[in-house]
Amino acid sequence: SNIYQNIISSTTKNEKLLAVLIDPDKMELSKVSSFITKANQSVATHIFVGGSDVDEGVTDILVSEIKKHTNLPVVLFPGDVIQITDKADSILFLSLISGRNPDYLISKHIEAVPRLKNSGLEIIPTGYLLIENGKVTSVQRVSETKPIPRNHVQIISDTAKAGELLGMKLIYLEAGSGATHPIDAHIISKVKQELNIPLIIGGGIRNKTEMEEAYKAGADLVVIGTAFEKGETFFEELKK
Ligand code: 1GP
Repeated sequence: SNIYQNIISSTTKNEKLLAVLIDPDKMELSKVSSFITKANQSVATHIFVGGSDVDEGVTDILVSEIKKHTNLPVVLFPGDVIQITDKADSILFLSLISGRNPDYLISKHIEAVPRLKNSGLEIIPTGYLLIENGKVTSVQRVSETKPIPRNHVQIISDTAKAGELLGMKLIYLEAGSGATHPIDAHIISKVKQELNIPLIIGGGIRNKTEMEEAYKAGADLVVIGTAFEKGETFFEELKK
């Protein structure tokens, strides 16, 4: 597998990446074909699959269906261990380093090992930081962690750097799905300046302008979920 290497080479060439996030709890199987067809015709480069409240087995069936319709890499972005399926290509092996809940720093990872070894999934260790955005998001509720306040830019940047120094391969700054405000441009640029690994930005990005602002500030890969769920016409604006 070479999904991470492809992210690195795009980053080196300053080519921007876009992941369409599909929440298995919200996507109906019968709609996958038309949704993915639109994603294929857009500038999207990755399909991410994951959510906060997903029942066992649902992700497996969903990913199998997605794979029938696309050649884009399908990357798990799991809210829990039961969302791991070997039908995907890769997994962001997330450590919620903004928080202080040991479950999301090591316990879930141990629990995941039997599902990961021999799965064939490309495992990408990812430092995941939840940044406060003005409302309580699902990540905060499920993980029972506090987000880092948005004005604590130095702490955000040092936390991201600590993730890199621990050997994590990607840093993901998360405002939370449906966030009122996406991650601020000045937070993105500060973190980007400090990092030598690719930077993912997600949460609350609802249109092309906000997406481009994130890229301009230094995002290498932007993740968008809600804006595609709400209206697939958003794909029209993002045609290749
Ligand atoms: C959530 O970062 C992702 O984990 C995407 O958020 O649904 O707000 O696009 P949205």
